[in-house]
Amino acid sequence: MSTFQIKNLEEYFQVYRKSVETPELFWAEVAEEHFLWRKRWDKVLSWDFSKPEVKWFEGAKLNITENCLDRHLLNRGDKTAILFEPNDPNEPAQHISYRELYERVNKFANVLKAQGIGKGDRVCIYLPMIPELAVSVLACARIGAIHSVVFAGFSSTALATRINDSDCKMVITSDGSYRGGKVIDLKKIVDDALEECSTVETVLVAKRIQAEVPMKEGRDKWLQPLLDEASSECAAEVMDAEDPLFILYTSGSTGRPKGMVHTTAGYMVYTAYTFKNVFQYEEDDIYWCTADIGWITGHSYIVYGPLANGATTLMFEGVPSYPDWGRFWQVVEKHKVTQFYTAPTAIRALARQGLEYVEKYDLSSLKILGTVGEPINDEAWHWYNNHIGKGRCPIVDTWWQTETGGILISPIPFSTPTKPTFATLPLPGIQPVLMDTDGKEVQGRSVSGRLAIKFPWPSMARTIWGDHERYRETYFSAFPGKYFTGDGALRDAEGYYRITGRVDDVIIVSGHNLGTAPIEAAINEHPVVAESAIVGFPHEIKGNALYGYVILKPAGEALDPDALRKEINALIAGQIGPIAKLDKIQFVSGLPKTRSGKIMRRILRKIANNDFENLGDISTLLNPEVVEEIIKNRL
Ligand code: 7RM
Repeated sequence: MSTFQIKNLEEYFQVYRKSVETPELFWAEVAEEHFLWRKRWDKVLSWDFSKPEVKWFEGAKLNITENCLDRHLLNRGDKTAILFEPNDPNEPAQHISYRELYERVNKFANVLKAQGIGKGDRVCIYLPMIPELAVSVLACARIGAIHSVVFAGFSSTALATRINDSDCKMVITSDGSYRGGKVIDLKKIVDDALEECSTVETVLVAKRIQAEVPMKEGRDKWLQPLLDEASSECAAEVMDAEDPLFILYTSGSTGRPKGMVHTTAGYMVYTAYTFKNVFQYEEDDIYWCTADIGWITGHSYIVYGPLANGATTLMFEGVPSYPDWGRFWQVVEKHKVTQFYTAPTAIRALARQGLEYVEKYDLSSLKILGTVGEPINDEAWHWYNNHIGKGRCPIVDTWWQTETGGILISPIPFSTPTKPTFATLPLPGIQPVLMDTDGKEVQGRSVSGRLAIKFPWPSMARTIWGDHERYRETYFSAFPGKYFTGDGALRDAEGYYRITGRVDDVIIVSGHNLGTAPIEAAINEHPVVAESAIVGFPHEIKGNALYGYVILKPAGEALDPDALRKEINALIAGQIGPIAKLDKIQFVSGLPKTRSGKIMRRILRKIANNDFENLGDISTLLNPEVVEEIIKNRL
C-alpha cells in the first residue's frame, strides 16, 4: 500500500485512522516519499491554537518550484505541463511542456531579480488567465518573493486596497484581456489603482491584446524584451519550510479583505497529496479546473497541486458562454479532459441552457467530476451526474476555504460512495467537529452544528498579513483550541458531512433557528423560480422576519405577483413549516454576487433593513448594477 495514493475504501479508513492516531508519522511519510528537500525537517509539527501558532516541517529547506518543475525534467521533460486554451476557440491551444515551463519560469525569475525583487518582497500579479499568470506565480516562488495574485476582474479600488495592504513593490499585468466577447483594458485599471499606491516601483506589462497603452516612464516596462535577454537558468532560492509562499485576499463578511498568508512546505505537501487523491490523477490524464488562478482553487488545483504531481493542467482563458454555452463541453471533447472541476453556480447556469449544447459533444473521456465553492443543490448535482458524467463519473463535492489552502472534506473517487449534496468524509489528517452554540462539541451521528477543525493540517493559513490578532479573533476565538470555519454542517447516520452554508446566514425567527439554504431550496422548487436569497429583518413580534429576493424564469414574468407570492409561501410551509414563510417577497432581475458566485447576503440584509446608505465597497461584485434596482423596488 502506497502512503501517497488511496485506492479503496478500506485503505481510506486505515490511512485516516493512522493520520489521526499518529499525525506526525503520517505526514512525515507522505513528505519523505514524494518531494525534493534541500534539507530534511527537524520537527514535523508544533502547534498552539491559543496563540495561534502552527509550524509544519520546521527546519526543512526546499523550493516549491524544484518540486513542480526541476524534478520532472528527467522523466517528463516533454510532457505537457500547462495546456493553454485561449478565449477564442479559433486561436490554437498551447502545449507548454515541463521543460519549456521550467525555462520560462527561470527567465521570468531572472527578470524579477534584475528589477530588484528579492526574497520576501511582495509582488502583485494582476493578469488574465494566460500562461504568463502561472509563469509569474512560479517565478516569484523561484526567488522567494511573495506573490499576491488579485483576480483580474476586480476594480482599481479593490486592487489598490490589496496592493497597499501588503506594500507590494511590483505589479505584473497585461495590456488587456479577452473575456468572451469583451476586451478589457487591464492596464488602465492598474494605472488608476496606482494613483493610490506609493510602494510600487515597477510595473511589468505582458502583451495579450496588442493594444496601445500608455507606459509611465521609469515605472512601466514591457515584459517580453526583458525575458528575451534573460538566462533560462535561475538557481532556486532555498526557502525555510515556514517562509511565506503567497498572500491571497479573501473578503470577509465584514470589513477589509483579509490577506491570508500561506507558507511553503506544508502547503506544498498538502496540495500535492490532496490533488493526487481527490482527482486520482494518473500519468496520461488531462485535468481541467475551470477556476481562475486569482482564487485559491486556482492556486492549489491549477498550479501547485497538479504541477507537484507532474500532471497536465488545462488553463482556460475564456468563459462558459462564449462563443456559446457549449464551450466547456467543446473543450472537454477537444482535449479529451479526464477530470473536470467547476463550481455549482456554473453548473446551474449551464443546466439552464438546454441539453443541445451538451449533446453535441463527446464527453466519454471524462472520469471524475468535481465541484467547489458553495453547497451544490440536489437538482444541479443530478444534472451534472446524469448529463455530464452520464452516470459513470463520481462527483467529488470538495469542501474547503481560502484559509484552509487545500480540500478538507471530499469523497475519494471510486473509494468513497458519493451521496448527492454531501461532501462526505474528511481527508486524511483532517479532524472535523460540530459545535453547538454553547461551545460544546456535538457528538454522534445524525446531528448538526458549526463546523470546526480540532487539529492542524499542513496547508492551513498561518496568519492574516499584518494583523495576527484579527486572525486569532476570526478563526480561533469562537471555540477556543479549535479552528472555526464559519460554516454550518450536518453529520448523517453514516458519518458523512453535508455543508449547509455560512452560519452567519442563520436567522432566528420566533425563537426558531432557520437556515437560509433549506428555505431557498424550497422556493427554488417552484417551476417559475430561477434563484432566490433570504435574509432576516427586525420584526416586532417574531424578533426577525424573513425577506426573500426571487429571480423568476421568463415564464414567471407574466404571472400575477401576488398569486406567486402565495404559491411560494405554500411551498415553504409544506417543506419546512409555516414558521419559515416569508413576510416579504421581492422579485428581482439578479442577486448581488461575488466574483466567485457567492450571494452577498450582507448587502441584501442591509437593504431589507432599510440601511442602504452605506453598503461598503460594492465594486468587487460581479453585478453591482443590480443593487440599485433592488434598492429602488424594495418592499
Ligand atoms: C474553495 C473556496 C469558502 C466558503 C466555505 C463554504 C463555501 C466551499 C463548498 C462550500 C458547501 C462545498 N474558498 N464552500 N466549498 N460549501 N460545499 N463543497 O471556495 O474561501 O472562496 O470560500 O465557500 O461556505 O466556507 S473560499
